[in-house]
Amino acid sequence: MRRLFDWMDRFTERGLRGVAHRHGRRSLLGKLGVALVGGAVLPMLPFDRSGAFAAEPAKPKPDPNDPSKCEYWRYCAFDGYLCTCCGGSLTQCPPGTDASKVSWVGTCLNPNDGRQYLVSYHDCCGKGSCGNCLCNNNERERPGYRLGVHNDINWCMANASNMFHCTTSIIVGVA
Ligand code: ABN
Repeated sequence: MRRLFDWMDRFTERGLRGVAHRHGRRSLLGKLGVALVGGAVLPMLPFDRSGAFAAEPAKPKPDPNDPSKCEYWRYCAFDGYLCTCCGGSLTQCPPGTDASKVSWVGTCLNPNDGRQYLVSYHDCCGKGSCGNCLCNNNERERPGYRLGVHNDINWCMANASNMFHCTTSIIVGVA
């Protein structure tokens, strides 16, 4: 038994001496130095903290001045197909259709001058649905019991033909 312990002592001592030989004080000091300098310098490196890499690419802002887009400022209470996409214009019905005799209104903020405008929306009647540029915005829009500010009905009701094609937006005045 005694011999076995002696042998274990020698074995362990030899192992530890080997480790001490390979990893001497100098090498330990060197490694410590690298860790210390690295730890001090790393936080000083420039980091991108904006989160721009993680975020989705920024979407272009909708243009409030493009009448062929639903984001156009006058369309704030619009419901229908944009006549600008249907052969008409912002204020003119396409050929072969007539402006509705009755209409609804909205009050929209013009971002160019910061003023609120009263806008009259006229459905264009006499042809089937245009089908282009469907647009439905409901700023200050109200249910049918406030008929004049209700956009979710066919306003061709009083025309000779009740067929709805598209909708125009006409400025009535400053609100
Ligand atoms: N005011 C546009 C519209 C027409 C038909 C049906 C719903 C809405």
